[in-house]
Amino acid sequence: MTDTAVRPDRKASAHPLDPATAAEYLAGREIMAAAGLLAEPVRFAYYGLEEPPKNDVLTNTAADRRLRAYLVDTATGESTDVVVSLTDHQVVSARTLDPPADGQMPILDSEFALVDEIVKADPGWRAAMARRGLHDLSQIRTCPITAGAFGPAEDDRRRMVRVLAFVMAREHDLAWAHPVDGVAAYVDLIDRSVFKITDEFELPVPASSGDYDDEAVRGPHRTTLRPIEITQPEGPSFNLNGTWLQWQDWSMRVGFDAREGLTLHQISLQERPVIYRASIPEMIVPYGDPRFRYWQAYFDSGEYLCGKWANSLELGCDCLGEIAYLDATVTDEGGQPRTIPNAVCIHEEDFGILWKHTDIFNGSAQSRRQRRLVVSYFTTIGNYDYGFYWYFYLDGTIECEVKATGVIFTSAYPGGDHPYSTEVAPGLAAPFHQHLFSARLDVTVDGLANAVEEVDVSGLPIGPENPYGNAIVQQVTRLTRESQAGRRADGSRGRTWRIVSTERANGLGRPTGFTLYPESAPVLLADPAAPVAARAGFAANHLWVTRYDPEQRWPAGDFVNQNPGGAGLPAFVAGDRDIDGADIVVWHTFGPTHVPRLEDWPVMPVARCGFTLKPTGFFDRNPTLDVPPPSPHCPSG
Ligand SMILES: [Cu+2]
Repeated sequence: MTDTAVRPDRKASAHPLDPATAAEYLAGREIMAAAGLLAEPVRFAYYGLEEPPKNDVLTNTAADRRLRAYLVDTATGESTDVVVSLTDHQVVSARTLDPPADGQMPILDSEFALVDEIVKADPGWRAAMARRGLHDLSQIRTCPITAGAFGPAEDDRRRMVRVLAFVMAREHDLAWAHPVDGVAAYVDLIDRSVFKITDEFELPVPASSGDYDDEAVRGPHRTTLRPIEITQPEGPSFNLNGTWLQWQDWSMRVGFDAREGLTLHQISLQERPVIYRASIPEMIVPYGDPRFRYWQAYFDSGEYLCGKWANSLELGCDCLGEIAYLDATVTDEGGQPRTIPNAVCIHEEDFGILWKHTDIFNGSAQSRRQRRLVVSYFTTIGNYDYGFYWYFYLDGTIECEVKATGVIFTSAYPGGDHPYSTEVAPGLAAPFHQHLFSARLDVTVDGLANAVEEVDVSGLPIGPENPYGNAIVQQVTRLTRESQAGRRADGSRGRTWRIVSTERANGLGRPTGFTLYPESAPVLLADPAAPVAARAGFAANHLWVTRYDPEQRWPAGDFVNQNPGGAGLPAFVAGDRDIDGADIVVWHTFGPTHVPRLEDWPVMPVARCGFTLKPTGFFDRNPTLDVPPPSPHCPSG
C-alpha cells in the first residue's frame, strides 16, 4: 500500500469563514439555553456558521462570530430561526416561523424512527399491508418522504411526511428491490398519527433479490483486474494550512456546512479573485409518476441536509493516492457536536494531455501533462449517494462534477408499456425522474464589479457580405437586469454565459472574464402550473443572475420543507435590480433527467453531470507555457 494520508496543519489561525468548531457549537448552545430557547423537547433541525457579510471579510473587519440554528419543538411544532453571537454572548435574533407561509424546518434524524413506530402502530396501515399478504411488520422498512405542499390547507398546516414501504425479508437483503406499491401513509409528526392512507391499487411485491453483494446475485468476483497504484514519491504539490488550500496558481478556503456540504471560498488564480464563494446549496429530485405518488420530490439540501449525511472517506477505497482529508463538524439534533472524520478529500490527479503539438515546419514535437486539484465529498441521502467534486486545472479551468450513484427508487411495474417508468427487473419498476442541482457562484472576476453576457454562435444566411454562406458569428447579449437574466441553455446555439469584469481589461484591451459552459440538459419538466414547479422555481431556468445580498443564499428559500412556493430565486429577482457592473451572484441549474436503464440496477454505476468555467481573456495567452515536459526523456526540442 503506497497510500499515505497527508494531515493538515491544525495550528493555523482561525479565519472568519472557517466552519464552526465543536467548542463553538457548545458555546452557542449555552447562549440559546440561557435565553430559554432549548426547553424540552426542542430539537436542532440545522446548526451552522452564519457567515459574516462579504464586505466585512474582504476588508478584514468581520469581528462578530455568529451561528444559526433552526429549532423545532417536537411537541408543539413551533419552529424558530435563531442567530446567536458568540462574540457578544447573546441571541441576535429569534424568529418564530408561520409554517403554512414560511415552510417547515428540515426533517429531524429522530423523525425517521418516529415515523416507523407511528405507521406500524396504525390499524389502517396494518390492514393495507395485511391485504397484500404482509403480516410480519418486522420485515417492512418504512421510507418517510417530504410532503411538499399540495393542499388541502388543513394538511399543509401539519408538519408531515408521506410514507412508502419496502419489504426486507432477511438480513442484508436490499429492501429497495421489494417495494409495496399503491399505498402511502400520511403522517403528522407533531400529533404522531397517521391522518390519512391512500390505497389506490395492489401489485405483487417484486421478488428478485437486489442484494448486489450476495454472490448468488453478483457471481464470483472477477480475478482479472491487476493493481493500479498512484504514487507521488515527493508528495503532492498542494499545501493545506488549516482550511487554506494552495496549489499551483490556485488558492482558496475549504468550508463545510451541515446543509449544503462542501463550500469553497475566495477562489483566486494568480492572486486575482475569481469566485468569492462556490457551493451547491440546493437540489431537487422530482419523480414523474402521476399516480398516487405524484408528491414524490425531494429537496435533498433544504429538506434533508446534504452535509449532515456526509460519508467518512476511506483511503485506498474512496480516494486513491496522496490524500489530504478534512474532518467536518456538524451536530446532532440535541445541538451536540459530531465529527465526521475524513469528510472532505483533497488530492491531485494526472489528467492526460494538457497540450501537444508536432510542428510540420520546425520539427518541434512537444507535449505537456494536465493535472487537476480535486476537492470533494460524498453524501448519502436515502437510496441515492452523491459525490460533489470541484476540479481546478493548470490552465485555469474550474469544473464542478456531481456523481450520482446508489440505488434507484423503485415501484412495482404495472405491466404493458407503462409510460412513466422502466421495468428494471421482473415486476420491478424505476420511475423516471430528474436530479436538478443549483450551483451558487458568488463571482468576483478580477473584483466585485462584474457583468454577464449571453454568447450564442450561429451561421449567417447567404447575402452580399456572405456570398458562400460560410460566415460564423457570435451574438453577444448583455444581461443587464435580474428580470432579463433568467435564461435557458441552448445546445443548438452553443450558448454560454461570459462573466466579465467591468473594471479590468486584458492585454488586448478587452474585459477579463470567465465563461460558464452548461450541459444544456432539460430544466424542470413538471408543468409550470404544478405545485412542485412553484416550490422549485430555481429549476425553471439554467441561469439566474442576482445582485449580491447576504440574505439570499438558498435557491428554493430558507425553509424548503412544505414551503408553499415562490421562495428563493423567483423572489430574489422580483426587485429587478441592476446587475451590470455590480457585485453579482450567478446561479446555475444542472443535472440529468434520469430514464433508468436495466444497467442502473441493482446499484447504479456513477452518472455524472456538472458544468465548466473557463478563463476567457482572463489571461493574455495560454497560461501553461511554463509547464515543463513531464519527464527528462520526453522530447522538448
Ligand atoms: Cu436518478
